[in-house]
Amino acid sequence: MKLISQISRSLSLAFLTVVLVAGSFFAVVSPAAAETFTVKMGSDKGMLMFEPANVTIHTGDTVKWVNNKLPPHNIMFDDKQVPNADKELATKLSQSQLLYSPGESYEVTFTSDLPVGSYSYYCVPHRGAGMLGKITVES
Ligand SMILES: [Cu+2]
Repeated sequence: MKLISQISRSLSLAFLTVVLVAGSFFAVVSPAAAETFTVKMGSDKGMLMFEPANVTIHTGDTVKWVNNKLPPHNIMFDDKQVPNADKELATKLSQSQLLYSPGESYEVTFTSDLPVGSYSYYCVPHRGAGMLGKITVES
């Protein structure tokens, strides 16, 4: 009798462990639905543009800009064309330093503390050539 209760106790403990492990697995996996979107700086055909120029993402996603053609490039968020025209936010997200090496990259994760909306940016040396981009963040 004592043996049976011991067995059932250790079985329920094992069951509980499985539930807890499985539960924490799902808790870890579901936010990992966040995606990373790659934007090339300079198109494959050698045009001065961000490719793709318009990207729609969800809160928690990351945008990764990768130096591709015709560097140097940078990523300057337009303080008049980010949510609430928040100059501080625009500065915080920008990569003002020029990226010279092919493959060099810069990432921004649009965390949930950032407002949803559209974020326009440009490359300082090539703004006049039309090197502009926009990230639209949805909840
Ligand atoms: Cu550029």
